[in-house]
Amino acid sequence: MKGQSFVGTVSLGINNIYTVITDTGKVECRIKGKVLKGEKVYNPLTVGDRVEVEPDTHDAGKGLILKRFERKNVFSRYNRKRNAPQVILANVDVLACITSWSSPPFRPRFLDRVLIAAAIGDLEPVIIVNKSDLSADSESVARINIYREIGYRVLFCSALSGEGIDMLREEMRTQVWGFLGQSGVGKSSILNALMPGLDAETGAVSKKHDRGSHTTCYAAMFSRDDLTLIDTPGIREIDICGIEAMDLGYYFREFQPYVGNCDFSPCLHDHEPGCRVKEAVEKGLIHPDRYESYLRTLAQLQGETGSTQAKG
Ligand SMILES: Nc1nc2c(ncn2[C@@H]2O[C@H](COP(=O)(O)OP(=O)(O)OP(=O)(O)O)[C@@H](O)[C@H]2O)c(=O)[nH]1
Ligand SMILES: [Mg+2]
Ligand SMILES: [Zn+2]
Repeated sequence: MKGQSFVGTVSLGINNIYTVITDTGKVECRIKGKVLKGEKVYNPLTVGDRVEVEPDTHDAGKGLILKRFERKNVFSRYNRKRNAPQVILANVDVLACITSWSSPPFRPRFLDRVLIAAAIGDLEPVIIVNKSDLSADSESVARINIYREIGYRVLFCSALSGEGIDMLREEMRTQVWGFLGQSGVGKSSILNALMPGLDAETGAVSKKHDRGSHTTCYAAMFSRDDLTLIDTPGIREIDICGIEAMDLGYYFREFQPYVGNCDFSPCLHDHEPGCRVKEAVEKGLIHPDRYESYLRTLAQLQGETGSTQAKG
């Protein structure tokens, strides 16, 4: 006899074994038979997914996943090795795009890619600049200000000194947050600062290469009191997927007044004459570096170049 099925949230997935959190505790699950096999994706389930589970009648701690409920939002990137989209997390109220002032250096082009993927996946982004205890170069400060000017929320904190952590905790109450960013920016350190005693593993930033050591290996959901967040492994590169090249301009917030008004339609805002986006760049209404980010991502979508790594 089968037990009564129930609904839960995937909090961890390793080697096709998923931990599902339910009202009554954690259940270790596999996906039942061919369920979810039809989709051409790298991973059929991700942390944050809501699923229906059939309990194992012989073992209360085990079950089978019968279906995945529709996602309200999702963060994905294109996985070139597998030639398919890879879903990194789903169903969060806020996507924290975590960066650091330095060590590793602030990488606006990488952040631009995160923000594009967030917009495609219908996620509400907040930019978090960690390591506020370290000094920042004036270029990074100016670049961060641009994100504010174009309407992104930017929060500052230091997992090390504790500055800004109480404010972050206040912001996060009763919502589910996803933490995303390059390795070494301090995602797991912020998690530890928010949930003292959790002791999630953190790893030093390489002095030689000034980049993180890819310490966190799996995305995982953590809950305590009224905080719930998903910590994820550091991402080295983001290839955008799920949109056509000609729609990319719609994912740059400050392009919005111009994208629909070019002389050519559709316009790639690249080499076309009478392009309102290019005019706005020339007039200083769009920052040239954001436009450069646009052009590089456009080239990636057109298959001309690989992904922009966390460089530049
Ligand atoms: N100075 C300073 N160092 C910090 C701060 N937060 C984290 N670190 C250090 O930065 C390094 C990387 O921190 P992690 O928390 O492991 O970074 P992560 O983003 O989780 O990295 P991955 O798991 O590899 O993606 C560690 O040595 C931390 O001690 C901070 O606010 N200030
Ligand atoms: Mg980590
Ligand atoms: Zn145009």
